[in-house]
Amino acid sequence: MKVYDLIKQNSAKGTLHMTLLDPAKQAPEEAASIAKRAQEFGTDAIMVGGSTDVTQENLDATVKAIKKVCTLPVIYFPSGAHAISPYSDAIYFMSMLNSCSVRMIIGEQVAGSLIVKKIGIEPISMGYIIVAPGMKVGEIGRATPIPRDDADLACAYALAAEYMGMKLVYLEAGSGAPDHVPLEMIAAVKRTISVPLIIGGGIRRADQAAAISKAGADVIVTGTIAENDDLGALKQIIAAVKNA
Ligand code: 1GP
Repeated sequence: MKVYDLIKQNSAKGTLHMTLLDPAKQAPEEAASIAKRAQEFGTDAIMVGGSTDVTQENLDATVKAIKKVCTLPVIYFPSGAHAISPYSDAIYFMSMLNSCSVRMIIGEQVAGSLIVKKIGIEPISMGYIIVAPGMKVGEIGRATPIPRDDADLACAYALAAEYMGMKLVYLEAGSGAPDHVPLEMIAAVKRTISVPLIIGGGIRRADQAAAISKAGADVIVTGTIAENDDLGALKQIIAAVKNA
């Protein structure tokens, strides 16, 4: 089954959890061991990506090591077309919609589209929307982050993404953000769109994950928590997502 169909079908039954691993932050074997534990805890897919220092070499090595020990889909979460792994199952074919850089909105996608076709991985179109504070990804992507109190603007971006044919919408507070995307914003966007809604950035505790799930997230992404060797917290977050 296609990865997108899995996301669509399974998220209709309950919120999914995805574990994000940055290939630049640990050795491939270490990433694989975290992915294996995350699978045991019940995570639904592994995302691989990072804003800086992702190379074709560290990306391929990380994806291959994960695929050896983990049966979950591996989705590449790219920062650009400079590295795309043929070993991943799918790629978020994404546009940072509130960037002021044409390169982030469509340039990298033009550079990558024929590569994705040639290597035969599944492209999943996604509208990527940066919410304040946005952290490093917002800075590198030259985003104008959605103000935290402007749920209407987030809804307008998300609906524009859906109307342009994007199959997923991702609200991103930024990796390591002190606060995750506000619950009222998540609920408002969920009421506005009909494609699955992904929420990530700054989620560190089980109670936050449960509240985000209740607010309407279809997929919750955590990254930093697993990279900080805090697998106990990862386990609790996944359990909270599954029981919400
Ligand atoms: C970043 O949304 C993800 O792209 C995950 O963020 O590292 O804060 O969990 P954290």
